Amino acid sequence: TASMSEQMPDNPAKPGEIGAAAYDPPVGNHVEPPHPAVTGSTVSERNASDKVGAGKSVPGNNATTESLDRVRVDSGGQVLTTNQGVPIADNQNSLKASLRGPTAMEDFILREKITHFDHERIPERVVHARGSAAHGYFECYKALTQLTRAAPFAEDGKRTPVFVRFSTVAGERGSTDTARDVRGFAVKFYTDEGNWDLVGNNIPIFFIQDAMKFPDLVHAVKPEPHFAMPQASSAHDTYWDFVSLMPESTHMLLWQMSDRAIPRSYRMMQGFGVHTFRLVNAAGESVFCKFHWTPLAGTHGLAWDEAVKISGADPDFHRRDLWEAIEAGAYPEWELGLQVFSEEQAEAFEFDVLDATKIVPEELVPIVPVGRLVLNRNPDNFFAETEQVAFCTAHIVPGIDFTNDPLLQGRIHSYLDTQISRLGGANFHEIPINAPIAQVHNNQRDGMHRQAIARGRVSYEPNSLGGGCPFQAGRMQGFTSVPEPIAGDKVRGKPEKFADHYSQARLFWQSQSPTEQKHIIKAFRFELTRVQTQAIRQRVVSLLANVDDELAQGVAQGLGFPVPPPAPNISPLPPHTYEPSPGLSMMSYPAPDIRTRRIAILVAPGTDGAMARALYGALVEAGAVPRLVGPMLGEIADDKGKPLHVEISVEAGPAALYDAVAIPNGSDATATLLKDGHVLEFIKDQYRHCKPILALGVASALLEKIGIPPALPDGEPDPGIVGLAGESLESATAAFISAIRQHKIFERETDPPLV
Ligand code: HDD
Repeated sequence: TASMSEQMPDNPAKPGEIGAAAYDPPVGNHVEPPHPAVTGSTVSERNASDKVGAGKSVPGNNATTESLDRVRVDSGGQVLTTNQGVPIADNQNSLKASLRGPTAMEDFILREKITHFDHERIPERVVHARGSAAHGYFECYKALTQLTRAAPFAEDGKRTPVFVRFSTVAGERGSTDTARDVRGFAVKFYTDEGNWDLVGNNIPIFFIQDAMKFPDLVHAVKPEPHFAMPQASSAHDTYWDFVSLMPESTHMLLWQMSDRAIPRSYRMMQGFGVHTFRLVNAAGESVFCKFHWTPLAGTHGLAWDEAVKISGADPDFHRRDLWEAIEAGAYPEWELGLQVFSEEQAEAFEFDVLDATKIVPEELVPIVPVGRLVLNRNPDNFFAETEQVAFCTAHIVPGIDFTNDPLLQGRIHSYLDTQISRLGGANFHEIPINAPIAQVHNNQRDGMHRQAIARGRVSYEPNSLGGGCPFQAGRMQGFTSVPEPIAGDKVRGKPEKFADHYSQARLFWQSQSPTEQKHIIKAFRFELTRVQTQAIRQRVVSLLANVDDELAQGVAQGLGFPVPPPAPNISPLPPHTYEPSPGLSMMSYPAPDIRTRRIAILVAPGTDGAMARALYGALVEAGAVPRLVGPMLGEIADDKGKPLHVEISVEAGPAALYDAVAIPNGSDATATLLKDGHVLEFIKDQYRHCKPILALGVASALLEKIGIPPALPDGEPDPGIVGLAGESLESATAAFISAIRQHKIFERETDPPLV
């Protein structure tokens, strides 16, 4: 059947706008919508973006579906109306005093439309403005009632609906997805006992120890105020000026310069609650807890050169990736792990668990898996859901409690406060995406944009006129804070253990693979080369000199100066030596398969069609997303004269957008590809970004022309360069798939790149 847009080849209503016809506006051109909404899809569906623009999302199975249904609007088959529901006869012309005359003040239809448009924008988030979100659920493996009475952990297998938003921190709302930055990982659990927001990041620590410094940190990293540059980048003077004067940020800087700050996908990053929280059981007993999300798809990053090129080719790279995976039914999934420890254990640690610049190493407290997070439904409307969702660290539920982490304490204030200006008043909790599924009953009243119609004359408590209702829940049902004894002077300051800024930075450095260490050095070199002030560069290296000699030397060498003396170490305590913690390396979380990986199959007229189709089929079978990429869009003839449909051109879909490339055999095709600079650049970038390349038969001439070395720098064969070499297509495809699963062939990497 023809699509709705095919059924509307032109606009027959157009002549009705002109001259005398204006007195009798026609009914607008329209077709009846198909019924029902787009059908569900399967995991093997490859072309997810076919659905983009279909106007209807896949109705995923999620518990927020019903609660949001009351506000979902579908205009299929409906006439256009004003905001008062009045049908609009003519949406093309304003009301004029004669056809060539001025517009009438009484044109309430025009005025309503323009006024609403004039006020369409709201302030963006002061940080984390750029983001994308999805619905899903959290499923608890086993009841955790011994530890916590929090509703999501109340029963074996219990499912709690969630809405999760991922974000960058520094960039504005329209900025690029692949900037080097920390990523937000904010989860709203719609629990039976109210909303719980776990507002975390993809890095388990933070830059600063006290909320007092947050506005300074953000002002330093945001575009510089006099000329509003650079956008979405920490590579500028004010940022490095500030952090170089804040030695407590050293540990975080190492994480930020690692590949974690340029993730391949939101689906391929870990998430962390960062702070130490408390779990509280029904008896009121509490333990400390750290939250960890681990992605099933593995933890993978981009190469910096790749991230920069993606920024140009598709600034929405991560947004599109998340959307398409969910539309295709390849639902992103994470496992929730808890580190649980007692106050006595915490006392004995050489660091303070209230210090957000420190981790609790897994070697001290193991991470215990307790449940899984699945994202299975895209939002219907970006603004209504993703933009208006308000996360708030103050949103906790019975069974969870705060600690005295001074960063967390400040956040408890900030998130509620910021929504009031961003979402226009104190009733933002009534916006459908923010409304809890648990019913709200209290005596808060009025304010801008109030939705609830509270009945009765009573809006105070205690009362007798309302039978005392709503009445306070008491300790057994209601939220109670853990009664923690507090003693000491009221004072502005930090405890001694907070002063060790380097021991854990060293732990992180020593836990990285040699490849990751090289990437960290390169990232410092890049960022500090962009910095204009020599003293700032030197001050950063003087912090690194407290962490590791090789690190400091590597960075200093890249910047062309000798390592300066180490920054003064203010810690009254001796540095602590940790055993390396392998879990801190991204390499510890490989992908189990190649599902959702994007593979380019480079074709041209005369390509071995049987080979291209077999490869395509094998990749789809493995859950990957192959695309036929050619010099031009449209149909071409393969070596047997059969049609191949080029899905995208090398110009519109450059190499950085693909995880790997395959080039089937075919002498005519290879001759064409050899003459195309875009194609050569495409393959060169695939090599430089350490991606697998499958070059079949004569296609290997392309690699020779570009100068791709046949072996690794150490002389061993490159496992990411796969050819036929007398083998079958099946075994070559299998070798290619196994290389894609590895994600990148880092053994190939040199600095500077050979190709
Ligand atoms: Fe924050 C947004 C994560 C420290 C103040 N923060 C925000 C978001 C995330 C984080 C993921 C975006 C939520 C969304 O998707 O809407 N922030 C963190 C983490 C921190 C942290 C993991 C340290 C452990 N933040 C932090 C401090 C303060 C703030 C210390 C202030 C004292 N953060 C905010 C904010 C934002 C925000 C101004 C901006 C938009 C919003 O809250 O809703 O209140």
